[in-house]
Amino acid sequence: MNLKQWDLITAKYLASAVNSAQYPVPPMEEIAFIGRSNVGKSSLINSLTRCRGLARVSGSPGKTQTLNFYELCAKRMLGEVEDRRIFHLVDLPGYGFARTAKDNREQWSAFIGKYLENSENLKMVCQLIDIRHKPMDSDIACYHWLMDCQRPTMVVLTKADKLSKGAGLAQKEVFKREFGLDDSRIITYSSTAHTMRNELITRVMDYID
Ligand SMILES: Nc1nc2c(ncn2[C@@H]2O[C@H](COP(=O)(O)OP(=O)(O)O)[C@@H](O)[C@H]2O)c(=O)[nH]1
Ligand SMILES: [Mg+2]
Repeated sequence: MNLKQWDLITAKYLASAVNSAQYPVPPMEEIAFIGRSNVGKSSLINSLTRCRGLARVSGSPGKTQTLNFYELCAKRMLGEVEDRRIFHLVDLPGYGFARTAKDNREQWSAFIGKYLENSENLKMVCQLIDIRHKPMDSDIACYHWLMDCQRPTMVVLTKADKLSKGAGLAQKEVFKREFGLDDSRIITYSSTAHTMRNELITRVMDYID
């Protein structure tokens, strides 16, 4: 067992916000999750925190229209000394939901855009993409938006259990090429098998200090 490995030991829901006045206080360092509706964001949050009911997993996409804040506690051992960090995970509304009305979409981007452009606490963003799909216009637009906002971003390819190992690796190469990523900026994940859990926690914690 690697004692220096971070683990997430507690997680709780804090608040939902549709404007900055509703952000939780005191502010803390944040990581945010973003992706198309139904990509597996809630499932990933539940897998990482090992809290099955923390984020609501839904069969019908497009329900979450608020920023949802969770408070996470990470722990590691440095020799005999326990090292802990408390930070916020922010679950952003899903994008690219075709049945959303046009003015709804515009409202979505203004709201999310304001957060991504202005948050002083946001340390990194995980952009989730279903490993089975080709890169879609909305995914590419979102990634470039994050680059324009100068947000450190990692692509998480979700539902890795749905493909064979070989097919999954091939898809990872497609996304690396399309987005211009090296291996440190992309990871495959399965929320049913919890594969890469320690690896993703380690990478996220590199941005929290
Ligand atoms: N097989 C598999 N299914 C998943 C995985 N992650 C999510 N799902 C399923 O995908 C659907 C959408 O998941 P959800 O977490 O609600 O997506 P969200 O809309 O992005 O929050 C649900 O039916 C989940 O059970 C995964 O890693 N593997
Ligand atoms: Mg969700």
